[in-house]
Amino acid sequence: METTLAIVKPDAYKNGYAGKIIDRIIEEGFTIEEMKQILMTKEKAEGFYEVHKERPFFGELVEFMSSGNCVVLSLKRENAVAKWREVIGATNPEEADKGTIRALYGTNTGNNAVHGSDSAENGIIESNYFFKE
Ligand code: FUP
Repeated sequence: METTLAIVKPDAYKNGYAGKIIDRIIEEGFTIEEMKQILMTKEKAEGFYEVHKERPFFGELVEFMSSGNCVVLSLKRENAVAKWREVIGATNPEEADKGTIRALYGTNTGNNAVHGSDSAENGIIESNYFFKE
């Protein structure tokens, strides 16, 4: 079993899609190991996206992620990382396959509804970042 971190981002939360996204998580065969609603401080968001800190979009990304409530979930499943990335779709919702969460609920690359870990190792690191404080 692999672990991935999912986040319902502030755009999806504000637009009322948290419930639909959590339903989809369960339908796709994930086990929710941990789940909580949080409002990230800027420092928390900066730490989470530290790998992107030199990128031009970093400031905007941190502002967005700390702008409203999120739901963070630590998920388990066989091939959880790849499966969750398949279910959420491409980073840019306009390029995401039909039926994926970002295609359904995302607006643009910055406001793309959900997060998913990019490797099994990061799935554990990111889950610990929110659930082993
Ligand atoms: P993803 O793994 O699909 O979440 O995408 P990345 O790790 O590449 O990017 C993390 C977040 O940075 C994205 F969800 C949104 C934001 N981002 C931008 O705002 N602009 C970009 O050009 C790339 C990413």
